[in-house]
Amino acid sequence: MIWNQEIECMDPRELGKLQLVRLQKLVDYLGERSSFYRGKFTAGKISGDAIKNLSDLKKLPFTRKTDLRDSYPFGMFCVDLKDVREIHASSGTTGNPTVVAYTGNDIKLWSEVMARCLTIAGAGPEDIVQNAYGYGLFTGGLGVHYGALELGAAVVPMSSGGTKRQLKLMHDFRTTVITCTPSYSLFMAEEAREMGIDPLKSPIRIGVLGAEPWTEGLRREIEAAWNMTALDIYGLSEIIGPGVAQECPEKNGLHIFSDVFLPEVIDPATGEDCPEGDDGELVITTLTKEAIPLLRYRTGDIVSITYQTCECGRTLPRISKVKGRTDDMLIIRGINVFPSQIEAVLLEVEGAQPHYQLVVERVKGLDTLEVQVEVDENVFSDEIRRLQDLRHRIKKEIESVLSLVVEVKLVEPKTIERSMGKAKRVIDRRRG
Ligand code: DLL
Repeated sequence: MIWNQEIECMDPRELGKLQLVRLQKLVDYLGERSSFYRGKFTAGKISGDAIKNLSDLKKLPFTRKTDLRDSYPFGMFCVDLKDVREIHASSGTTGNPTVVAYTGNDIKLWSEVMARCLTIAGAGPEDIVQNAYGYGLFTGGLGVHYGALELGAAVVPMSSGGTKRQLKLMHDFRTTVITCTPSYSLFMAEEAREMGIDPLKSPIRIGVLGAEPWTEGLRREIEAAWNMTALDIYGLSEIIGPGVAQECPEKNGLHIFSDVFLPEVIDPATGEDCPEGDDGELVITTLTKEAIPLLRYRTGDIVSITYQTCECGRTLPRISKVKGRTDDMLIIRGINVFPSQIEAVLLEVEGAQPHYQLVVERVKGLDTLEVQVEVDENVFSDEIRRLQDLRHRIKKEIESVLSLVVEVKLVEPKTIERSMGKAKRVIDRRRG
């Protein structure tokens, strides 16, 4: 099933025309209504007329998270407060939170793109969707909720946490679709086994998992644990929340809804376009939003993009899974390290579990990286020599991928803190 056949399978040239008209309207709209962008436009002498074709997008300024923070709380709004229906804010640990707001039409857009996502993943009106993304200011809960309503499915608004109750209802309601972070789905499988519930026997057939990076290795673990198809969903609050891009069962990239979220992939250092297929920073322009439309928003997420039609028939471009962030890339002794690279190695080594944490420290001026990883119960109770072999194997594998000397610490099962939302993979003790 395709939720919006006309858009999702549109001839790319037609899509280009639609994007251009929308972009021109957006620039006029911002010129009239946004004091933030008006200032930038005046400086650059920009108006809707200056946008003759899509490549003129490059004339428009980038928007960064700091712009949103600096205009806290309502400085970026383009509509009167009376037209705002919902306001969310990030939990930002430092400084002001990032505020995002929706008009009635923005909520309709959110419902539409989320209904597309759930349909792309294979869900339909006959499904029971257990939504274990956090409800509240985090956009995961409500965004998925609106989409499931639009789809016509039955949504169970569980929110994250309360794992035992989560599992009981899942079993009793015969839930068929689970939506949560990938790390939480794995944790739920563990808990289920402890409660004597066999996750393999659950009627869940689809997981719509996102909000944090995860590798193909983790997908294999999750799919094997639940006997379900685990698909990736991407989004960010500033753009809309969940519902920016969604992976289909081809598992070959995430369809990005470029009729409303115009993507670019750029070299984060120079701002120039990356060639198709090369990794770069994802930049998004929201073409039709009303409350806080954004021009060329620097997501900080590293992806590649392809414009080839997918086997599923959709013509929308596809982004790769998020490979890292421009800002969570660890630089250890000058070497760039993404947590996902280490996760990929760990999941290839038999005996290692997909529960890990990276601890970075500075010892006598030198950065050190310790990879703490849980091992199988049976390995842990094994001979010391076997444990040492395993430790050595993991160390060598990681070192060959990263070209960096690391320490590996094997820890007992269940010692690494589990997360109900986004997993915390890195503890960086070098700062502060
Ligand atoms: O995490 C929205 C969301 C909710 C997406 C539920 C998917 C499912 P924020 O809290 O604003 O919004 O965080 C956005 O999370 O810039 C990425 O760095 C990361 N992220 C989101 N989805 C993925 C994903 C929600 N599928 C930030 N893979 C983004 C990797 C992701 N990272």
